[in-house]
Formats: sequence, C-alpha cells, structure tokens
Amino acid sequence: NKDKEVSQLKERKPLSVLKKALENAPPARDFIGALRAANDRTGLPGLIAEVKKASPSRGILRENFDPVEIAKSYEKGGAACLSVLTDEKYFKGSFENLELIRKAGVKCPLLCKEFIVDAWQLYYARTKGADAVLLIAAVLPDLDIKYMIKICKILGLTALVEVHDEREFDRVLAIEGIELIGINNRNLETFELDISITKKLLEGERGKIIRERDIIMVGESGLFTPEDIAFVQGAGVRAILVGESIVKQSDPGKGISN
Ligand code: IGP
Repeated sequence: NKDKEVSQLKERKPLSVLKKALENAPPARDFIGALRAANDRTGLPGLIAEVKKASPSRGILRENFDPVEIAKSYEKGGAACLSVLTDEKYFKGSFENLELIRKAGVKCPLLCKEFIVDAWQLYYARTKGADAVLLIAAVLPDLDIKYMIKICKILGLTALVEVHDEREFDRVLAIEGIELIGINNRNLETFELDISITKKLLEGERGKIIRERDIIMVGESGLFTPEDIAFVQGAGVRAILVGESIVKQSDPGKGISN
C-alpha cells in the first residue's frame, strides 16, 4: 500500500518535537537488569513475553486480541520483560499498543519490536514508552549498528541485537558496547525454524567470548516446551523471547508456567 507508506513518512514528527516530549519522560527501565534478576532468582532463563497478534508465517495467532490484557496477564504470570510488536504490515502490531501497555501501568520493561532502520525510530520508540529496541543485524550495516547503539545509550534505551548465523554473530561481536544479543532460530527469509541454531552459534570460541564479556544471550523463536527451554539454556542463553506458544493460550500468563 504505497499511499500509506508515503503518508507515514509525512507523519514523521520533527526530532525537535520528539526531544521535547522526552524532556519530561520518566527514565527507561533496566531491561537487562530485569532479565539478570529473573535468571538469578529462578535459575531459569529470564522470560521476554511477546504481545503478538499475528505473524507472516503463522497468520492470526489470537482472535480476541487485547494487548493490555495480554501484557498484564504476562506480568502476573512472571514474565521479566515484555516484547510488543509495533510493525503493522507483517505482524498487525502498532505503536498505539506499546503506548497503551505503558500507560496501563505495566511495570515490566518493554521491548519495541520493530524493523528499525534509522535513528529517528529510536527517538520515536522512546516517546511511545519503549525501554529497549531490536536491531536486526541481517538488515543493518555495521556502521548503522554502531551509530544506533550510541544513540540508544544517549536515550537510555537497551539494544537487543539480533543475529541468525555465524557471520552476523561475528560482525556483532566486533562492535563495542553490546550487552544483549539475541539468536533468532527463525530464518526471516524462509521462515524456517531450527532451535539447534542457538547451540551451534554458542559453541566454541564464540561462547567463550560471550562468557568473558558477560553478554546476556537471548534464545528467540520456536520455543514451545520445557525441553526446548532446557535445550537453549544448556546452549548458554540466560533469557528467552517467546511469542506464539504463550499468546495462543486462553490465559497467556498461565501459559508461562505450563
Ligand atoms: C517470538 P515465537 O516463535 O515464539 O512466536 O517467536 C520472537 O522471537 C519473534 O517474534 C521474532 C521476530 C523477530 C519477529 C524474533 N525476531 C524479528 C519479527 C522480527
């Protein structure tokens, strides 16, 4: 829908307006701290529970989709952090959902799940209540990642940098100041899922570097059973990002403990 894309560009508020709005905003919450605390407390990976209505590979995941209700249910169920899809085109999400969840008094730190390609979006996400953002190595040149990490630090945002293969992982490991890396078990082009990717990427030298630098690794996508979670934990992750398997439950918060 070309018209819509053009109008979205026109709707970009000037940075000066966003900066003004941020002057009075409360500070961002400690996303990594919440994951560490959950991991220390439970001995299990800290959970980032995803508010996800639909996906290109699975279609509609939940009919009566009430983002605030789902977010509150996740928090009650013990999620350390939440991820809120804001991408409209592929995931039927919205920035309004993110803002609604923040304004509803949810205390968990919030990840803005968006295809971020420029720094303006970081400011925008922050004005909508994001505490963290996703930076996908597959679509961002190294210099963009470096630059955006800098802006994130200025804004107090946590960057979750996502990789899917060895090449991307090595690129990201060469960038300074990265504290949180996600391994997406799903190939974003073919939608193919394989949780052994998490293990493969953390074996050997790369796993050693991660431990030395005390980087928190997040296992992302395709996690459904306690065995899946034990598998990625064994591979070295201290946090997990889960959408489909919990958002489909009639009571998403209860889904967390099952
Ligand atoms: C959640 P799942 O299989 O539990 O629903 O996956 C999350 O990992 C997935 O939504 C995701 C994603 C992304 C979506 C990971 N990285 C990048 C869009 C863009």
